Amino acid sequence: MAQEAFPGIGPVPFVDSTSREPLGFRHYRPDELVEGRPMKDHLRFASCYWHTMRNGLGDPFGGAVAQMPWDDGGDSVENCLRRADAFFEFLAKCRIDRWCFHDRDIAPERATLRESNADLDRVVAHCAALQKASGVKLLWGTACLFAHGRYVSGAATSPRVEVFAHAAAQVKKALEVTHALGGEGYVFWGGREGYTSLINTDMKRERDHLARLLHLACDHAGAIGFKGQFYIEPKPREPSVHQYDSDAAACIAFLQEYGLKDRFKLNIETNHATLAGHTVEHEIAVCRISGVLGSVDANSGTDHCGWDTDEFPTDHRLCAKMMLEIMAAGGFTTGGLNFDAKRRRESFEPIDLFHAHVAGMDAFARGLKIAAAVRADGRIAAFVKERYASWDSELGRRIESGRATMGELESLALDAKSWPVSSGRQEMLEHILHGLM
Ligand code: XLS
Ligand code: NI
Ligand code: NI
Repeated sequence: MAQEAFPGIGPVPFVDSTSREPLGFRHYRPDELVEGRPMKDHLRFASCYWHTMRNGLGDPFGGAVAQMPWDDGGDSVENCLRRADAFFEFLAKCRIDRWCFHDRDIAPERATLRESNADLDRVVAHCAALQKASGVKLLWGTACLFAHGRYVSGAATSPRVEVFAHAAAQVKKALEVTHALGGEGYVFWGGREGYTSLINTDMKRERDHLARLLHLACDHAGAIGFKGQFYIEPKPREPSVHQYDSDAAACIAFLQEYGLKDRFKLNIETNHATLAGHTVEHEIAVCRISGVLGSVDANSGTDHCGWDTDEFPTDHRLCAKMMLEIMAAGGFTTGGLNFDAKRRRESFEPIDLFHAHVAGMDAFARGLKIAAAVRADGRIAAFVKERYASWDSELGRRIESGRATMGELESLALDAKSWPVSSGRQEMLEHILHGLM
């Protein structure tokens, strides 16, 4: 075996919930049954290659500070392979079964796509061997269609047709390598699929082109036999001022408008929801009722800050609210909880990768147990059911089924002088919920 990247660390131990051991799972027990299903199958944790392996923790005011002794900083394929070894060592020690990547995270961009593809194939072959040896699975793959200068004005939505062609070719290859690695899904996040100013933008054409790329991807998936789930990941802005996939409702309307809803679900990210002015529970609920909850990029943001800080989700109360919605949707099938999260810049030591993921995994394990307790308790669900009980009356059924006319409703309403409204009891319900946390 190659030299260890994380000597002296892990596998992370399972410790008592009251333990003072800083690096240990206090709540996560992969095989413990919750509602009859092992925790690991409810949660389906993944680590993402871009933050875990490629984020040096630079910011607009200063360069990389993360210590990555396994990485020589060069763009050789050998360095890529060493990095992959370090990543899979990290996954095993941190007890994470899944991963996600962009094509350009795992292998470098070369002068031509042909050369980039050749190097990508070498790294993918190595990753396939690492997956086989460890049992780790690929949750989803994606193409980086936002970093290179050619994508300055978008990829699928670029005003230049040559750029669209390049993006399509890059997605073709990314789909093929995702398929080769047994990926359960494929994500489109349109970071630059939007605009900075309407003054120079043909929005209709750009949206049509975005849909065209997604259709091309569906066609190619069919051609190569890739049956994984496609996802769109909403985000309202950053890096674009306005992104077309701005929130879950906008994505669902887009998929419907362009006849893509059968093949796509959504990948909801916590910090993107809050940037859109929603809670993440809201975004998951919107997906749930539309049958398109696919996967979750689990992170959190700083409420008062206004940009995508991609912090690790370490607050079990947030995780409990998310798990309540995910469980209401029937849980994950192809999706999972991908930590699309980075350590704070000050947390630059290799062991901080462990602290960060373990904190997130434990918060979700605790959140899962709380969500199960809230569901077993039943008081909140019973209250909501009762709140809408009048709709179960004959009148309610006539309206819901479309049989009632406006004239009929008018005859009921014209002379009414009082209405049986009742309290929403929000504070009482919050008291119950927080009491179970
Ligand atoms: C960026 C997005 C990105 C996607 C994958 O804000 O979250 O990381 O998850 O392209
Ligand atoms: Ni994301
Ligand atoms: Ni993000």
